[in-house]
Amino acid sequence: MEVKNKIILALDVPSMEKAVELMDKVSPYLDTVKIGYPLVLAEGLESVSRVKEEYDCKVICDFKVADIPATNQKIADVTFQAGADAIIVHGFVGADSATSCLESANQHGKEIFLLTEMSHPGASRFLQPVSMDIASMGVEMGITNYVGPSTRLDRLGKIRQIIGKDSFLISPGVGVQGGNPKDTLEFADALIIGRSIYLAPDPVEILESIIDSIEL
Ligand code: NUP
Repeated sequence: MEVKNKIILALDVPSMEKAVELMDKVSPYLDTVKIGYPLVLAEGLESVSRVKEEYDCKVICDFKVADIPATNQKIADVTFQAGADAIIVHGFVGADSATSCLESANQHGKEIFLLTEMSHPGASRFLQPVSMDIASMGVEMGITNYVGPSTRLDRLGKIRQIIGKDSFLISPGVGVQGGNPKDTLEFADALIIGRSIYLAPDPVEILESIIDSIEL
């Protein structure tokens, strides 16, 4: 996946009205948006197609799919039918669950991202002990897109080693969670950024400053 300016906007705003207000300002700088439960539970899956159509961008649905294979497949199918270009899938549930999402993606000509280790502090207890195994499982499955934390760059570097230089790695945790944009891009192909942009008094100004900082 190509990501303009290496920034994926996490569109975790509570309404379509807020989404439009923000996208009207920042869309010239972006071509990839991540939509998760906050917007979809408020406005429905239609928000995915609306954002795609109105802003001509790619949408990654962050549904952290983590169910049995049969249910995962239904979730992935309906997400792709709504127009999503990719879906984020948890790895800890195992290869069969992730495979059902991958098969759905292949059928629809779409993509999945495998979530390895999460970026928040709580991930250290249950996810960290298995996150490198999750990355290895993804490689065995032939998955080429991954999500890993910008808040623990040593771990992000290890994930990159496991998935190889040709895999596509996107990284949340920049800004409010403490990650540094430029340092993260030593290992990741693109950053996922939410609150630093949508909570800023001037989202365009902050976006421009992040873009400048990663181009230096
Ligand atoms: O490990 C993860 N950490 C994380 O923050 C996996 C994620 N998908 N996210 C998501 O990235 C999180 O749900 C939010 O949508 C975005 C980060 O937002 P922010 O911390 O920049 O506001």
